[in-house]
Amino acid sequence: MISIESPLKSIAEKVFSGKRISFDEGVALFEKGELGFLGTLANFVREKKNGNKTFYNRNFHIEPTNVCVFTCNFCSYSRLYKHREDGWEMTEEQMMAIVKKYDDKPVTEVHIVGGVHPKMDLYFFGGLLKKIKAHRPDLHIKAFTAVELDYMFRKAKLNEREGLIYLKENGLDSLPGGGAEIFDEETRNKISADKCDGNRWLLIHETAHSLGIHSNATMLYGHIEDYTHRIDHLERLRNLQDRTSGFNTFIPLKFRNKDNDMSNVSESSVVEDLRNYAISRIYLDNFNHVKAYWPMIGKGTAGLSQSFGVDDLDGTIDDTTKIYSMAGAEDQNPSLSTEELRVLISQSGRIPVERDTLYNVINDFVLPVS
Ligand code: V47
Ligand code: SF4
Repeated sequence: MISIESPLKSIAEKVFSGKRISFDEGVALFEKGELGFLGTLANFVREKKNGNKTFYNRNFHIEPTNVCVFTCNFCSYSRLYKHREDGWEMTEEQMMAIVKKYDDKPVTEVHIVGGVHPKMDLYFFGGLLKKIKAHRPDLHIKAFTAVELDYMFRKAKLNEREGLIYLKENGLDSLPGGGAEIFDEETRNKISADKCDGNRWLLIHETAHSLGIHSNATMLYGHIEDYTHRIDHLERLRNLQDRTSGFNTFIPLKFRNKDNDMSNVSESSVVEDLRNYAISRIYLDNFNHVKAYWPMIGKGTAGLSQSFGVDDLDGTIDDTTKIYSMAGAEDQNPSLSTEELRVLISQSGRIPVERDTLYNVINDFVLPVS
């Protein structure tokens, strides 16, 4: 018979009886929990919240620019001080042409994020959102990380509330989870010293929630942070979610080391990625969903992750994002048809369910899997 060490045993009892685990217990899971044990607990939570369903959506990305005033050491994407010749800057017409490409397609969401361009300001983006909504009112616009928003608002001399109201009036529906990285001040200063800090990120999301704008949360892990930093990050998110219930989903982002200033830092193993999904699922008891972003981790790990707490695989994406392929992600041309995504989910023994951004079910009929 396998005997479980006592702190882990009492954590397991807490999880199975629906009780919240503490900071120290979260750290203990990272330090001592082996994969099978963590998977059992995380799967229990996942199935309690979402049964056997795995969600996906139909979306596409617009990346307005990869020019960025900031200098995050982990970023393989930004072009300003280095390789400026590879930088791109899209005009409003070019971005509208992308939107129009999907005119006859049943996509439900456009995800807009990019670098922080010194000249693309709040009013430029407000105009873009307005045009997208006028063209296709049913499309949910999930746009701009808190880092992009912080820069736009400061430049426009508006506070976060005024800036968000302006964007909402022009069509903004929700915020993506990027820019959170790792909240711990010392670690954040080592990997992305010049952009907004964790408290500002949290304040922008809290303000968005108070205005009825839902958002996602991410954590960049597997670089120079330690386990206490990961739990500290989850703790701050859990506290905010207790106050607002405004987060839709949590997305762990695995650090990729190709072509950036942290290429000397090795990447986490697949086992560590699965442990991280599982502990995130166990710790964030007030988040309904945990998402694995398949273009980043690859289809194989995305399949496995569904047994470690993940209940969402994001969208069809259609090869419209470059952030991860430039950082060395598994999938260099990320695109999965809806049918391929459903097959990936079904082959993991789960039921594929199409959702919109806010997790309303769009279609949950079961396609035969060949
Ligand atoms: O904040 C940048 C990350 C994020 C690297 O809300 C990297 O649905 C790993 O947040 N290795 C932006 N990660 C993208 C993002 C996102 C993605 C998918 C879905 C959603 C959502 C949000 O990408 C950045 C940063 O944490 N990132 N470089 C890298 N080398
Ligand atoms: Fe800019 Fe974002 Fe890259 Fe940082 S991660 S340099 S903010 S594009």
